[in-house]
Amino acid sequence: MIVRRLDDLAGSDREVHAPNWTSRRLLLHSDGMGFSLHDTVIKPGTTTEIHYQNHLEAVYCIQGKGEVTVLATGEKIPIEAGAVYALDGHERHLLSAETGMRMICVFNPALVGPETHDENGVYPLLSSQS
Ligand code: 9YT
Repeated sequence: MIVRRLDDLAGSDREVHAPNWTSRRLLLHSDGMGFSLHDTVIKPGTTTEIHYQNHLEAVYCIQGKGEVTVLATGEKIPIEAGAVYALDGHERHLLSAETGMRMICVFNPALVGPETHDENGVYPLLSSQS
């Protein structure tokens, strides 16, 4: 059984920083679960363009509020604590944080560890060997 605590991740390579967010990667590919599990905090007042072309992601908001804009349609979806959204269609979207937000994120396939968004908001598909 794997047991890991958020506090243990601080300052480790499982804590990944980007300009608009910090992702604490509790479970990764190397843990062998078939998905990765992250506790992600989003900075207030930020908007991030995201397009997970290579992954499915489910996002469960547990703190704060903001909005997801689906770029293909312009649909705006308010997100607050208790809301989950799942990008089952690899939707390109904007995530806007009105307040600081805390999100529990699950990725399939699992992230390997160091992934951050490229200039198009995409995570590369890394293999654990690379
Ligand atoms: C909600 C979202 O997708 N934020 C970007 C970071 C990502 N969830 C991650 O790597 O934890």
